[in-house]
Amino acid sequence: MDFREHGFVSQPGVELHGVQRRKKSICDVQGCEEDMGKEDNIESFMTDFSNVYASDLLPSKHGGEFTEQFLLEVVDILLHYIRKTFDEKSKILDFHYPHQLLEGLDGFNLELSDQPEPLEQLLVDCRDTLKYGVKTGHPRFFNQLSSGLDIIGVAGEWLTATANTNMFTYEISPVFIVMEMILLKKMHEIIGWGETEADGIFSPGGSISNLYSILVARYKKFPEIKTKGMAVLPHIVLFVSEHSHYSIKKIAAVLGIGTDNVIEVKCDERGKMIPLELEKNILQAKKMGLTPFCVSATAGTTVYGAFDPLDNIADICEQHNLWMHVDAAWGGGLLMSKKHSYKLHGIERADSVTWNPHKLMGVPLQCSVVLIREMGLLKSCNQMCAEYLFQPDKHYDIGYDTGDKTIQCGRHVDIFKLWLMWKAKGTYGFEVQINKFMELADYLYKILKKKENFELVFDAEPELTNVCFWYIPPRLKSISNEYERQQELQKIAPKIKAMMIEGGTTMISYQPHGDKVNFFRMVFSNPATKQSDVDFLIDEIERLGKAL
Ligand code: ABU
Repeated sequence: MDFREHGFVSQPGVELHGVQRRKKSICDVQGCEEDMGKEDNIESFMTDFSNVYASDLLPSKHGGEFTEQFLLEVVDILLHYIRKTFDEKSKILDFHYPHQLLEGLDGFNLELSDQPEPLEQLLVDCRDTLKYGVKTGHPRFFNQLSSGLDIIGVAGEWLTATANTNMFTYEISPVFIVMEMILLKKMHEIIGWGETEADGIFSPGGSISNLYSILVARYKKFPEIKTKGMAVLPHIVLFVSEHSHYSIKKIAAVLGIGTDNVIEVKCDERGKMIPLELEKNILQAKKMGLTPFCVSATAGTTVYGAFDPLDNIADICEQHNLWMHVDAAWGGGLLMSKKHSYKLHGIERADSVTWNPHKLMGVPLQCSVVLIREMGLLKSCNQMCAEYLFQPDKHYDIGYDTGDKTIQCGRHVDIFKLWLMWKAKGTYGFEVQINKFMELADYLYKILKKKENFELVFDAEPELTNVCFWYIPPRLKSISNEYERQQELQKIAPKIKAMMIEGGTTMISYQPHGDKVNFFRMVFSNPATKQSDVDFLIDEIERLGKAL
């Protein structure tokens, strides 16, 4: 933010509205990064905050001007960071080891003091917090399923922070509660749940959304669980694929079901649950006297990006009267694309769905939803009727006090940024964005198929944006013993990744999976990424790995 555009400029050392100004290089606030462009070295007029404290800001009596100037400087820091984020030549990160951060870096001290520090120091701290962090919106950041930096989404998050309210009742969040209802309805329609009333809740991440679904699935079959606990239940089990997200096991532990009672169903080579194996596992469990209650299918596995055959799984659930959950945290975004939504065919038969708009839809973290087909279940499962919040004699329809559907009390407003982005893009805009990610995945897959020294983990066109591959340094080709070769290959991805992070050039994740040694998992969810960034990644892996 250039104050001159906003009429805030005064001469150095001159007082304006009681605020002391001084001329100062923008480097004072932005920090002179190695990669800083010329435009960043311009001088700017800034308020001198060296003797100004938080207590001088609003609501202090004359705090208006200081508040304005302080927030403008914070915005200036954020804008600088946003510009750098989209500059592919800037580093993704300036990596430091934990002990370095703990010891303090160049005036960036994380320790907290008893006495207040001046706002000048706080601005430096804001800048340094970003400087030593990771630019997850950088076009070459491929490390996580959630990436990118959507400007409208950021604006939505700023507004949300400023509103600083809580989702438990209509009386304190009227607009956000209605927005949530509208979005739940929209997402129900997109799933194909037709005219049913829209139930669900935005929650703090995919794992918690999955937790809601298992909680409600168990409650539906055994409503007595709410008051009597696990002791009155038979020995219950649920089914997931061996490629499913680890949160299901964690949930089983949290809900007192036990991780041993999560039965992992075999997958095919591509990472999809095999329906015949599911059926076999259910029958086997019943024969052993266990009580199956739920199948959690996955639409877009975390590593392979695989879609379980939802229609077949729905048939089996129907036949055995099991709750069908679909964890579409990652792949749910494809529902927005007319071209790719067929991959989730059968999701309309699910009883519950997890969908994370903070992944493929690019909504700033966090934004996750669990959608429940049957209206009212969430509420009866979780309702505790706290009298100080959910008074029955309010002057409006208390159906809008949705807070008792949750397992939380306070709940962050995650809805506004999604609503605002939907307004800005329209449904069509999300579709275009997601189709582009799929094109990039296809581009990478086709290159890797032809490229020497790269090997695909499974040779099939990407169904989602995941592309899994090994880089094989030339030295490994001469190792004839397969076991020895695999042992060596296991070390390659971590070594390349370490060099990437230290150089700050790009970031991609790796993992072993089943019997496969460490391989790279490329994913596309960042609207800033272009084909040239994909080319860069491949060249960078070769550059760093060829001598290993
Ligand atoms: N909950 C899955 C996120 C994993 C990832 O970003 O790689």
